[in-house]
Amino acid sequence: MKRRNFIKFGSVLMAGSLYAKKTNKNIISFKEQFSEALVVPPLASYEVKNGTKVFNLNVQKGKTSFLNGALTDTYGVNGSFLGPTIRVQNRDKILIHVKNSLDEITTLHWHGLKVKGSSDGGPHSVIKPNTSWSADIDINQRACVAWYHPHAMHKTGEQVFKGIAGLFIIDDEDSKKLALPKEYGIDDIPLVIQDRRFDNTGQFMYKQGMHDTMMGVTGNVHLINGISDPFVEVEPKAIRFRILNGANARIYNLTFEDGHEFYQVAGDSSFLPKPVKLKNFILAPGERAEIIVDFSKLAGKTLFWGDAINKRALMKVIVKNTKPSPSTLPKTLLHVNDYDNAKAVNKRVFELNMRMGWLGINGKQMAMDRIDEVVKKDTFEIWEIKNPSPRPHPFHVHGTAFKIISRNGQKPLSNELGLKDTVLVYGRETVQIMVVFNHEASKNRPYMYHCHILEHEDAGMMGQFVVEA
Ligand SMILES: [Cu+2]
Repeated sequence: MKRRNFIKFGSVLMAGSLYAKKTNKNIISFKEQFSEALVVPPLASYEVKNGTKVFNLNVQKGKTSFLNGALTDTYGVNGSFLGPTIRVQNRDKILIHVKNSLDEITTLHWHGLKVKGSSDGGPHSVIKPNTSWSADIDINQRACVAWYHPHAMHKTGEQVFKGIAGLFIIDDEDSKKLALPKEYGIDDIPLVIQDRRFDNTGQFMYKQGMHDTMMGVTGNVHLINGISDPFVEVEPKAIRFRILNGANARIYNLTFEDGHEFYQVAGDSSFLPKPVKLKNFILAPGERAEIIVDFSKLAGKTLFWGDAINKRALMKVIVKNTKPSPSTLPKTLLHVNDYDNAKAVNKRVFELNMRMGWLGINGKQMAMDRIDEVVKKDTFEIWEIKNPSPRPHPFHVHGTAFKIISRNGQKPLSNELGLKDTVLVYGRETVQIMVVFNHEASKNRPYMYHCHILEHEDAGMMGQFVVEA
């Protein structure tokens, strides 16, 4: 079956299926596009003990139906694929127990959370099979959508591909005050976007060779919250989508087929200074964006949300034919004033290196027993990320929310003026960011900086650093 392409973009790409070509019997097939309703990840339950919110996560194996005629072996958290959304308030004290019910080691990293190194869940915080690990976190950062995923050395890409990932939403005074849609799953809808490929038995087909390492593993089946090509029904009003690019390697250019405009209100780690009107935006692996779409004039209409790079629809949006509720967006959102270039006391340069069969940073491949940088706590620094390679790399830093200062000496884009933790550095580009770390990380549990194309990370495009008082 051919997948729906964006007609508007003209040239019809054959998003044909690898497995369908290989198999003679063709027992396995795509589900009909837009036949399944979007599922919203449940909110994780917790108990309050001595003023601390205690969450229990179980990383487990499961089987999941993505295709007709096959169940796929998957991993998930408290379920067979993906995990619940952890939702907390700024200033909360939380404790997360993570049980590993897999047959292999794993870790769980809180991507976008400013936590001490010992709770960060990086490659050194290994959880052996049938054991548990606990992270205690004092939430102290601005409202944002973060997420969690495994980060075990050389295993991150495959374990994320199998399905270990979930959202982590932080609320604060600003997010409560701002007049934005906030009813989870109703007018405030999370979208975890991923792509997968399958073999001719309907199992995930992960890394097959050097080409996949260099290009990253992408797939021809696109999932939103674990559902391939879902539909979602919304009321004719303003709807907020909190979007995570949870793909291993695919960069999306997200848009409506008909060019319907929307507003981006938040990036990775904070709101933007003001809503930014867009028709499309680039979202690289690891990045998040919150957008507001006004459907109030579209009662009874159907729209297609998709990817302008791949020219392919990813989700059908059905606007109910009910009474419209028009609304207006706040004119301003959040100005972050505490990142001032003059405060920077140090500059570091990170060169992303890619040559045939080799990936690294500053000429080195990730080594667990080597600390690459020593950083002082609570100190602003300029980090310059140089990408001499022709391919884009999303650069992610643990333990911080940073501000983008410049791209090739020019101002950053208007939708990246908020705080970030991942920045896409295009080929031949140099990006400057301003970082600060408010927690310590020791050599036993250091922080990581790395490319968020997970196959690049696993192949060595990663380094580690400590933060000292
Ligand atoms: Cu990369």
